[in-house]
Amino acid sequence: MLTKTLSTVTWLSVFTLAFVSHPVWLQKLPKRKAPAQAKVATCCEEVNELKAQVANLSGLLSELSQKQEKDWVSVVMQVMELESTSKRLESRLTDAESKYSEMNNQLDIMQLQAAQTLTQTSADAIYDCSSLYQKNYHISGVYKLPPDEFLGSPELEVFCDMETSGGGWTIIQRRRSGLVPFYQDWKQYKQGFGSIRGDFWLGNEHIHRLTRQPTRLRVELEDWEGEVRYAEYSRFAVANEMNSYRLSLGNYSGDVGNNALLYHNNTAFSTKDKDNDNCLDKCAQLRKGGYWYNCCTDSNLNGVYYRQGNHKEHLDGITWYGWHGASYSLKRVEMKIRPEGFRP
Ligand SMILES: *[C@@H]1O[C@H](CO)[C@@H](O)[C@H](O)[C@H]1NC(C)=O
Ligand SMILES: *[C@@H]1O[C@H](CO)[C@@H](O)[C@H](O)[C@H]1NC(C)=O
Ligand SMILES: *[C@@H]1O[C@H](CO)[C@@H](O)[C@H](O)[C@H]1NC(C)=O
Ligand SMILES: [Ca+2]
Repeated sequence: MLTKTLSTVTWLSVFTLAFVSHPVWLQKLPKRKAPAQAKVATCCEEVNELKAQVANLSGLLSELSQKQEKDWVSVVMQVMELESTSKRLESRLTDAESKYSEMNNQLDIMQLQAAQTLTQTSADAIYDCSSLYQKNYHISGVYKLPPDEFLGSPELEVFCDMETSGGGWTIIQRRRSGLVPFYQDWKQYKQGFGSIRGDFWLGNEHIHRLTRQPTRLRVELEDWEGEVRYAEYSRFAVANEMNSYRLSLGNYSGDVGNNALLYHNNTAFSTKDKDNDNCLDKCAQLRKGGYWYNCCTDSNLNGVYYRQGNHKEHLDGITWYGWHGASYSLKRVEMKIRPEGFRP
């Protein structure tokens, strides 16, 4: 009983702290134009109110931990009550976040209409975020790439990182909220899934197309202590579907200290319904993702999203061996690409 309650208190404080100190969607807002701001304000009032309530919870918690020794039984009752309150808050937050992301999508469409008016008067085409960057779009966010009749490629919504290490990055994968399951089949991985503002896989077909010119890959990783590392690879390419979206990688650089993608170099892509790995096992089923499984992993960036408190005991999590090992599931991952020759 005592241990359980203590761990509940710990869990609650961690949740509260994480929320109070990292309201990502509050801080990361790009600046928008006037008509948009009214909507954003509505959203943020709601989020701010939730934030105040969580801060309040955190105050209650510290009071409680002082009272602990005096009145144990009543503390246990109160902690249980707090726990259910905090669960309710968490689900309201998820709601608020998705409402907010909808609003943002509408804003993005306005932004894009402006962008595309410009595009029409311009001679050279837009292939990816690096071409947008060259056209002076330096704000990170969602953009729409126009269809390319010559290449037969459809219109594509992408998220551009215009800040990191010179910008111009097209994000091909993101794990951050854990709201999108990544244990998907071949077709889903082929066409892409998830939400462009949240967790998503851009799609092997799109990634293949974007890596036909010499391309650089950047992988950013964050652990549950908030430490951030990266790995970069020159000559990142994903083959076509006939070649099972085989991965190729050039030289590694970065500060994560371990080249955990190299083991996956020159291997085909596997999903739960298509076993292309180099193993008797079915790696995609063991590691619960779609990836360039070898036998099986030195990294598993499309694995299962495990939350804080539950992130250290599974082999199918979002792992990067050599940083935190085979059973530590990371808090945030982004994979992004830009042409090798890009100069900001
Ligand atoms: C904080 O908690 C107190 C006591 O439970 C309550 O009276 C107050 O309304 C709460 N404030 C907020 C912002 O929820
Ligand atoms: C990788 O590094 C080696 C040695 O520095 C260099 O010769 C080679 O051209 C590099 N390969 C790529 C693909 O950049
Ligand atoms: C990855 O595999 C390809 C194909 O076998 C090879 O040419 C390349 O040198 C490998 N990359 C590294 C970094 O070893
Ligand atoms: Ca196999």
